[in-house]
Amino acid sequence: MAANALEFRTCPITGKKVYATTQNLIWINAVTSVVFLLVGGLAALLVLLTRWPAVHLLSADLFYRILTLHPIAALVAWIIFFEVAGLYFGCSVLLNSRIAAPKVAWLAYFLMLIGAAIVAVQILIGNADVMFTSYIPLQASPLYYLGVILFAVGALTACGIFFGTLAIAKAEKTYEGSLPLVTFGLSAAAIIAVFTLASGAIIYIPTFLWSIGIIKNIDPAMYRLIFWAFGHSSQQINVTAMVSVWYLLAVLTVGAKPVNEKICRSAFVLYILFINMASEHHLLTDPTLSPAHKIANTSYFIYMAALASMIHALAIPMTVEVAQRKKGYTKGAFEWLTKAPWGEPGFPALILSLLIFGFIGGITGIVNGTEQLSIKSHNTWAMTGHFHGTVVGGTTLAFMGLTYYVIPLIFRRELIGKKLATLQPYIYGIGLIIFTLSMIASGTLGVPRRHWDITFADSIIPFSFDPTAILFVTLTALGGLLAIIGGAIFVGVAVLSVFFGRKMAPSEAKLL
Ligand code: HEM
Ligand SMILES: [Cu+2]
Repeated sequence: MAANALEFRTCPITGKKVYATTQNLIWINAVTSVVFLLVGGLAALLVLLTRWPAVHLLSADLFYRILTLHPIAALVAWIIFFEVAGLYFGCSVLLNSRIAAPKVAWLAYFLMLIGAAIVAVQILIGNADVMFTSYIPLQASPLYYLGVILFAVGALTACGIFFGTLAIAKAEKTYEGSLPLVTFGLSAAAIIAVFTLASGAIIYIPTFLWSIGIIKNIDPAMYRLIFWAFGHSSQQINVTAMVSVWYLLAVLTVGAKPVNEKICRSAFVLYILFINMASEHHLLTDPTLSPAHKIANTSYFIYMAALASMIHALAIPMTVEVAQRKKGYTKGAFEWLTKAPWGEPGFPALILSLLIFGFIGGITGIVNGTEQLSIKSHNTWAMTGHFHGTVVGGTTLAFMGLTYYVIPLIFRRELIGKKLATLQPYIYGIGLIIFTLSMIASGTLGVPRRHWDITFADSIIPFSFDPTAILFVTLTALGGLLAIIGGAIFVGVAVLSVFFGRKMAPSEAKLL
């Protein structure tokens, strides 16, 4: 992998300089992310089949173990390794710049890899049955916390490489004018990441010291506040990175250019200023904050972040419409949409990601994130349905769509299974729509989250849910299975293409 730091090729499609060191770093981070998605997906299958009363696959112990592994592999490792690849793409490829300190970037990669591997192994061998949130006083082995810390230090280092590369690009004048919108959006994501990872350090380092006995007591309420400054803010990195990827997909699929870049940029600034405040919605059912504080936080400030999302949600379809109309698709109100590249994987991935994120993830987030309604939906499957709309339907689907372009563009390999790749966003997206809506419906009918057996078979006091709730749980399982098939197709196409896809000639300019 050792490449000369100044060696580059010029992309025959975009004319951008792709440095060999950047390309290798993007490759390793992206491939690692997909491997973790595979692990997360297998865990999802086991958890789903256990929560479906008709199958009830795992024992209680194994269920909670695998339910701890699932978000670590999917939400943390898949998404963050992919984001690191995305950051390197945004600062180096998009700006025609060499990457800052490539050796340190490799160190960051290994810190993240070793950290994630330690955490996964600790969970699997039963040393960390603490769930993703690891609330005090549940205690995992010291190695578990150490793994999280190593991973976070690695991710923070990767953000440093990103900012360093921005500085190099500016000093060496590798681009003209202001930062491209996608890089600007990724910078917002990286700034939020610094806050997030600092919060992670503030909470995980004392927890690690507590696990080895140096600190005697950690206040559970304090833990929850700071944990969520980390846990919720990482979702804000995901939102910001996803929106940047939406803009990129609009460029790659229809050649769209934002109609009003200033508005889009100010929306990213709104994210930086207001989005972290939403972390407090995790404390709405806790007695620690006053009702006035909760209401002000959740009904005024977080709407500033929602405003930003709504600006992007209008700006992106608008850029697509304008680009399509320029191509001559001007008949009626919707020819621009009907004649869009629906047969190319990136476009349905963009549109489904936008719709699922906005209508399912976003709306339920705003509604359930109010002081008044949180008490009802708290700890039910309505929550789990909400965030599978945001991170799974939104972020993951957008990242999947982008991968189909990164493989030919950056890794110079032709996709294997293009037809399947085109069907994949539809299968995954439709599966997720059924899955998330049914999950939200069952949660609204009272089905709890993180529950091993909702038939309560071994309970002393008998209880059974309304049959409608069980019907929605069954639909959740069926939709989830369809989404898992979609996820498996993605992993299959991506892995096969990266390793066995036909190598493209240096001048070959065909994208898909
Ligand atoms: C597409 C296939 C997927 C299916 C079928 C699926 C299914 C599930 C199920 C059944 C649960 C357990 C809910 C409970 O018992 O309360 C769960 C939890 C969760 N999933 Fe997924 N999932 C999928 C993909 C993902 C992905 C890609 C991510 C992250 C990007 C993710 C993030 C999470 C998180 C954060 C939790 C919460 C775990 C907890 O309660 O601590 N899921 N998922
Ligand atoms: Cu949150």
